[in-house]
Amino acid sequence: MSTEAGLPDKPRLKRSGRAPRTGILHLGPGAFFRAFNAVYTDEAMATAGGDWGITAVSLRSPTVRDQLAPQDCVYTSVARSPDGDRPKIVGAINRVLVAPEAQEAVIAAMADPAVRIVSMTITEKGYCHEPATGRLNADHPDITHDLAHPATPRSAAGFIVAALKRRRANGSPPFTVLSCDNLPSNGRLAQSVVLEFAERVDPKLADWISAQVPFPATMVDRITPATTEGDITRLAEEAGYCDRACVVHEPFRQWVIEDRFAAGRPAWEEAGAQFVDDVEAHELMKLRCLNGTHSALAYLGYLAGFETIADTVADGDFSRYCENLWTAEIVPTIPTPQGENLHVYCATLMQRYRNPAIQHRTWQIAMDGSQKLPQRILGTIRDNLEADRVPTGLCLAVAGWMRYVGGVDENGSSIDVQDPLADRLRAASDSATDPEGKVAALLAIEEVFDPALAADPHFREAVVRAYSALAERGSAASVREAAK
Ligand code: CS2
Repeated sequence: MSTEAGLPDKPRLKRSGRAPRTGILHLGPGAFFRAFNAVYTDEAMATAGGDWGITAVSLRSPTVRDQLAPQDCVYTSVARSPDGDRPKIVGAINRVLVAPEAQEAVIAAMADPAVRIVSMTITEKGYCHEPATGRLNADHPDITHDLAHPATPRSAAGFIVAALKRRRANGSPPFTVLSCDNLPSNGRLAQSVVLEFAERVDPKLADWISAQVPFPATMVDRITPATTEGDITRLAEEAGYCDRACVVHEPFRQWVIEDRFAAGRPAWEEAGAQFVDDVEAHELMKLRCLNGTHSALAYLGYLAGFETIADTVADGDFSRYCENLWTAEIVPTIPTPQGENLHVYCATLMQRYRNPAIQHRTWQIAMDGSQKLPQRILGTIRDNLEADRVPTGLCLAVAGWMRYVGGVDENGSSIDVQDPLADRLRAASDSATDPEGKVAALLAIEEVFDPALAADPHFREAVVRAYSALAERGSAASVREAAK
């Protein structure tokens, strides 16, 4: 048995039995996918059978392949709560390909008729779209590259279109494209970027995709922080083996899916997935109630010196601020999805945030804000303004993001801002010295702010006021004020 550096006497996790045959190809095998999609699929196969093994494809780095391959692609998914850990070994993945090393192998795998679903968790920026409009960003470097070099794509859209082109040429049936990212109408968004890309490759192919390929919408939910070395060591001590691909997450999970598949699907309902007609109502609820407050707490919590979400909401001002956001600004903008009670939903969210065993860093959630803000916060602000309400709490969150992307914290230390637009955001922030000028420069970034919203005087004024308060008194005092 092999051993790991740093964990000398622990054997490495290995598969017992045969790996399942492929039915799904998944793009983006990060921690969330391993804590979520692969677990549902594993449980569905265990209960109802079917060849739904997953070929996972990393679009960027070899890390996940290098962690999974030496352990036959099995790993541990650990549900962590204050009561302790519930580990579960997941065997649904049968191999991992690394796209930049093997574009042709990835396209060939996707073109294999055994693959009936191509699912993805590629994060917001993986869609190469304009967050404010939802359209393909044709100037995105990956898209211009893929249009010029269709045989060696980099983007998810480039791979999907290359594979569908080959299937059409081979007379094979299409696959279903299943977006599992936190984006509004994620099925329609995936469809529109794929079709816009295909249109530029071959309009006939775009027609075929439009007629043949379903893009069901999904709402996905399970809080899954990035795995740490401490998690790996703790699992090794508790379980007696070394698993470098383990994932740690909250016990809660919810998957809501629109039931439109071209060639079947796993019996995910056996694992608790809900198949409903109004997925978009569930998405809106989740994006605005959960992700919206997550981002608000991440920026303001980070600025106030909190390391995790649990630490942030352990502060009474921050938890009251969050509850005020739900009650006064978020819930009034959303319809209640069938089977949900928004009051209960938000109360449960606060319990989930408070889980002290989950170390979800504010810095991690703060990443890629330019891609997240529109659907998490700005749409809610717009709906409030249309109803003649100025949502000052959410405007404080926007100002918190603006302070954060300015790159300097309240002690004068620099912030490691991770965002595809980080340089532009920093330059906009640095282009003025006063709050009005900084806010105006950031509101002018059209990829993030719809010009109509940016021009709204009530919105501008509320953001400038919040920004000034943050600059003068800091985040903790501003949140205390908003929590009253
Ligand atoms: C978080 C989400 O990192 C983030 O931006 O808001 O990943 C969140 O934890 C998940 O959507 C929960 O399902």
